[in-house]
Amino acid sequence: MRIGISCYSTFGGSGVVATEVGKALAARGHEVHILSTAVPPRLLGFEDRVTFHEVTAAPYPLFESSPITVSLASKMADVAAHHGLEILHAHYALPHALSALLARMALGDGLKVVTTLHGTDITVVGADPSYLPMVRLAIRASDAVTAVSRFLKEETDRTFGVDRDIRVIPNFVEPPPGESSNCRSWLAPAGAKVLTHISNFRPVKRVMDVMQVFERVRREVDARLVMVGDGPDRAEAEGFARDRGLDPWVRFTGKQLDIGAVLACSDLFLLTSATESFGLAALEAMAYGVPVVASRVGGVPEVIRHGLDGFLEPMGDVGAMAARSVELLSDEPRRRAMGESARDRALGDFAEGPVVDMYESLYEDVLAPPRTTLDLGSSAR
Ligand code: GMT
Repeated sequence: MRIGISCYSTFGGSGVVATEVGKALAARGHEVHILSTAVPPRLLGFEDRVTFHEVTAAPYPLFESSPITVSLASKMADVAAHHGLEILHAHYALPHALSALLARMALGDGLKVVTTLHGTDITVVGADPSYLPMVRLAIRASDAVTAVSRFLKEETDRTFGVDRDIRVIPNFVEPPPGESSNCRSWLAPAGAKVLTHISNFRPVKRVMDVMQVFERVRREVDARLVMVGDGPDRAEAEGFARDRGLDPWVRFTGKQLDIGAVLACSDLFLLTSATESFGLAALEAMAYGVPVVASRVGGVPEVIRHGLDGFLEPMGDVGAMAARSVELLSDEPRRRAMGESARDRALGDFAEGPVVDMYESLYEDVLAPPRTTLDLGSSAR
């Protein structure tokens, strides 16, 4: 198949999933074209059968901001026409799915549009009245729609009331590379416990809860906190660390290409989000054998089994999350056992192969000619 994939090039999970699906499909022999405003972080090396197309929106004095939805649609139409794309797979409804629908209008129905809903395109920004009707159109008019968790599928039905089939295809992880990381030496030289949080530091991640959990944990355990990523709430979190004298024990790394280097040396992962459709960062931690303490929101319970792979506590209950963290960090055999369980869960139930099979078979379904009465009659003979 010849497949176009459009995604954000930021460090967020939707871009990670889109790029990893693309690479996996190319490894299976498909021709993959990735369209984004910059090279996604997971596409830095050369990949056979993967071509990157940069989307640029030309400025013009009349524009208050460049209309990226239109320039993305133009690039999609151009790439689809010149490379004979059969599928355009839009990751995140806004604006990718709408651009893909515009490209399909430009080229005709031979081009099929698959949309994967990732999270806030449904739960936060997509539900805002300024976008909702267009997200509803994207869901209704795509040839196929997937959601990364049952929660997200149900939330889509509830918020958008679109009567259509939405297939749940979860996110996935690959086994970590075998090489060892030297992060312990720079993260926790004195053998302290390492807590890690990775996100885009947007309000939905509640990073101040991470800081408060850590402050409480530090009262009882010799611990360090590694904050990976960047975003609007980073400055407040850094200010908190300074004001509370936590500075020596907290490291803000900024965005990191190689999160495995940090996860390989982590003892516990914290995910305190207000809502989370899946929690890919937590799944990646689990693949490294790191148990997770998280808020019980959205699709998180579909990934983390409370009491087995970590603990789930009510959103905002920093006291309960800190108590669970201390409980685990003070009992190394138990922490290790939970880490093993988390690794088995991640690499067993969220392995790449079966998930990519699901996308591949979805594409085949979408490309299959519609069955007619005549077909049914002849197959019945
Ligand atoms: O929806 C977002 O906030 C962006 C998106 C991203 O690009 O990181 O995150 C969502 O998609 C991820 C990949 O499917 C999921 O693992 C995240 O749970 C989800 N984020 C939220 O629901 C907040």
